Amino acid sequence: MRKVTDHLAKELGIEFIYGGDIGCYTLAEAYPYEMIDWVICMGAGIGIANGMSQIIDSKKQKLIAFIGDSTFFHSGIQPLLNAIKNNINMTIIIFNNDWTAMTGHQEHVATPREYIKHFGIKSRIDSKGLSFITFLESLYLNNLIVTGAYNLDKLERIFSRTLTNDGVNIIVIKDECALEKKRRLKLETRKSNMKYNEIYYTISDSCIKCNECIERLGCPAINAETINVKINDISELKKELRYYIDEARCIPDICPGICKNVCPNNFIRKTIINPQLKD
Ligand SMILES: Cc1ncc(C[n+]2csc(CCOP(=O)(O)OP(=O)(O)O)c2C)c(N)n1
Repeated sequence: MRKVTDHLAKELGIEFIYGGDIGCYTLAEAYPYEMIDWVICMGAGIGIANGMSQIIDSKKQKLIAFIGDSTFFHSGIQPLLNAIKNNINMTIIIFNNDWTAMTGHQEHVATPREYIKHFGIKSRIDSKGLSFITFLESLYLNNLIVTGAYNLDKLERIFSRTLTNDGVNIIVIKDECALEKKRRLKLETRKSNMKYNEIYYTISDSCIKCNECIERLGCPAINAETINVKINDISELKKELRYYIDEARCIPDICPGICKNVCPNNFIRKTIINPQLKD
């Protein structure tokens, strides 16, 4: 999205205004995204965007409001209905990760019931819940797009097409929170006694440090550190920047390795270790 908004700002002189909300996506406030202009309380992303729409120059300024699915059910529905009623020009990005991730992965009304059966809390499993997408579809919106989180080219195309559209545009980014999915799959794997391939992503020493992976992807597993490198036999040292993928943060069993596609020079490698062969 940052790539698209930077481009539209440069080519068409549009200023994008970003309404933030409370959830993991509040981190979009920080480098490298820096895409949040306010964070007040749950629901205030769409809520304040409603008010902003009354005072901005709608030709040159465009509103984008972010919200997570849990926050949406808590206090995002009302400002959305207000935006629909008044046909306000704004794009709402809903992160449908199926959980209330930031506060510790509590379930919400649209968390798939089969995900929470491991918790063993019978009353909650038996509660009916609802389908998030069916709920949104019932609003008969003119522009509702549902997409996954891992296809960057597709996301770029959707943002390019949508962010300057008039009226209420909703883009739902639908993929389960990677941390919870990893935990859930681990539990299931342990029960079934199955062994999976181990996957690692690494950055080659030939990396030219163009910064595309850090600036454009912002994946928390990709880091840069200063290391001492020997420059000749008499152990003279010089400082050098090294880019690396932190194994503890990388989630290769969930993420399809989008960093590999982001690197313009093919310096990110995927290695697969088959547990059968390892034994
Ligand atoms: C009134 C209020 N109640 C509870 C909280 C605690 N809280 C912080 S973020 C959050 C919800 C996060 O869930 P979601 O919006 O789905 O985003 P995620 O963290 O899953 O990305 C909650 C309940 C709060 N900030 N304000």
